[in-house]
Amino acid sequence: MVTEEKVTLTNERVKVIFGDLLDSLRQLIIKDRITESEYRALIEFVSEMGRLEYEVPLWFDVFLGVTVDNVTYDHYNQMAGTPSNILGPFYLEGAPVRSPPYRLGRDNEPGDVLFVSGSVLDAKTGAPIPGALLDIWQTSGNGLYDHLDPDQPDFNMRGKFLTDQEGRFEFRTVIPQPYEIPKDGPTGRLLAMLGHHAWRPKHIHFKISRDSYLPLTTQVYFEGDPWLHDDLVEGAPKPELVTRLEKHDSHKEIESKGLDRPFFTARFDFRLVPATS
Ligand code: MBD
Ligand code: FE
Repeated sequence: MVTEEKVTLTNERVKVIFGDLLDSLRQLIIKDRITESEYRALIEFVSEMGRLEYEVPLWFDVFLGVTVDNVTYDHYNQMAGTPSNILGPFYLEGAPVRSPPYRLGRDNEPGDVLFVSGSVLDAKTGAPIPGALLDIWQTSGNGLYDHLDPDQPDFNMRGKFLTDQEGRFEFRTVIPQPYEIPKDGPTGRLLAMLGHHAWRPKHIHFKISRDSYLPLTTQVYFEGDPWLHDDLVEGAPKPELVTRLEKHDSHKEIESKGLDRPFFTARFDFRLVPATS
């Protein structure tokens, strides 16, 4: 006779984490004397976030992303790899694989032309890594991510590039602009209530991968940005992730790039940690 055994499918992690979450929230309710009407307002706030496409990931990444990133990449960051940084709410799967010479944006993309170059290196040996895949996304010169801007084509400011035989990459883009999160959504209104601005310094997102290396997700920032030391996402712009924009305005340089106006360059080298470390 087959007896049906009662199986309780409990995931030990969920059990622990959810228990701790409830503990923390109940303590909070008691400590701050949260009343029924405040509690209902919170439920409405969360419901409204859920009705809007990007608000939930936005809220989580703004307030909790950096802490999760630091826990996740603790090991990586200790192996002298390039510091990780949060993925953020605006990554899209399926960006097109571009062919060299690599470029993001339209022919007449508004903004200052920027050439970003650098190498992808082994964090242990310093050896260049050919064939590393860089998956890149950023705001356009108008400060908007393409998928939230009806004026930009799909994947306008996104693309996948490979490093060459010497482990180097270069791509043409425009200088991204600081990003202000939507002010009329729940997260934006919460920030207003807190008396906090809603700006992130300009940045370019990178996901970098290569067989036999641990994948790296990070962001690169630029010196002199007004929000660099006052990022809405507290602690995101780690000093090692900041590079410099160099302006090139001589006729010779402008001509050599086939341009008709000054352009900028920025350099950044990425160090990937071998998967075996
Ligand atoms: C962004 O562009 C971003 O990168 C993060 C982490 C949060 C909000 C907006
Ligand atoms: Fe971003």
